[in-house]
Amino acid sequence: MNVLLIRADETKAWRSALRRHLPEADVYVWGEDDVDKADIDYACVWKPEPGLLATFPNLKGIYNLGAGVDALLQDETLPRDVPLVRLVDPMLSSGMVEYVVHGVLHFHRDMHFYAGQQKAKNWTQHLNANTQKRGVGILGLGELGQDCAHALLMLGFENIAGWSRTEKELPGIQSFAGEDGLNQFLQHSEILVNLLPATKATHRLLNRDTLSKLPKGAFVINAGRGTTVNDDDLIETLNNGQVAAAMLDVFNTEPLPQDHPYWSMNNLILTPHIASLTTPMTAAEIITKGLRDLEDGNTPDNLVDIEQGY
Ligand code: NDP
Ligand code: OXD
Repeated sequence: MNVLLIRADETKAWRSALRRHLPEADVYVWGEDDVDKADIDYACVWKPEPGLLATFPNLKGIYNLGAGVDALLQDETLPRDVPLVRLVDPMLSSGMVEYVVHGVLHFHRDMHFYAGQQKAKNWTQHLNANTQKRGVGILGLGELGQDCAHALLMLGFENIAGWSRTEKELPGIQSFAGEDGLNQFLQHSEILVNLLPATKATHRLLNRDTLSKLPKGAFVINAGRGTTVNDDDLIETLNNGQVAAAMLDVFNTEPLPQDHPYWSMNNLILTPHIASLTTPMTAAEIITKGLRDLEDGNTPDNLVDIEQGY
């Protein structure tokens, strides 16, 4: 089998990880090796140039080297009859759990207030909020959302709700689904975590209307995708106190433009899309299984539903 890696960074580590886990394959790196496009069976990709994948005439599968496939599906020339598989990796989940737990605890334990107080040399104690009662809401109860919810449960957060397209039965977690469940879910969410994929249906879901349904002074953590947020509306709610503070890892434009108002807002914590990064060694082992499934004619795990967009 001929496997082509297409990504802009860490190609050395990816090449060696894929070779190690897939010794039966010839592994090529786009931009580094001479490649006859007709020979390529499988492409392992992260944000390939739009139009490129359509130029490989014999592709049998595309493996996305991350969880979110939005960048790929934006490419109108993407060959939609070729199976597209996305990465689900316990290591990716544990990175996200760390990021989300960090953010939830940061806001839950008033660290955003204490940071301001420190600057003003202000010694004021605030009573701790009740962990069991704190309303945490997770938009997206998929692979990452569920792992984050379980980690928070283990820390004593007993008032966790999740929102997804289909209702879930998860012990200890209230499940809301669809448009009907959204209002109730938002009213519950003192700390709102977004882990939704970027799709047509989730585009600008967090806007003036939905943000105003959160309890006054809520906190927002966005580690899903920037397109879910209407930036102007979030800024407005951050300025009027409807949202007390937010932690943002993903943005409508990445890198975040130098002149973006987010950079200078005191009630924001910004990170450069690092909530969880794919690690070649663990991911390569999982990808290998998917490629072998495709090669053997079996349906691989985590096949993307192109219609739904995730
Ligand atoms: P999954 O596909 O496992 O989960 C997606 C969840 O979103 C599911 O629960 C799904 O509902 C729900 N959902 C999708 N569309 C809707 C909708 N219209 N209405 C309500 N719920 C919806 O994805 P993962 O958990 O693996 O990843 C989630 C996202 O996290 C990725 O798509 C990516 O954008 C982002 N990500 C960000 C990273 C970072 O570093 N910042 C790293 C990795 C991922 P249902 O269960 O009913 O299908
Ligand atoms: C991903 C990401 O989707 O890194 O995996 O954002």
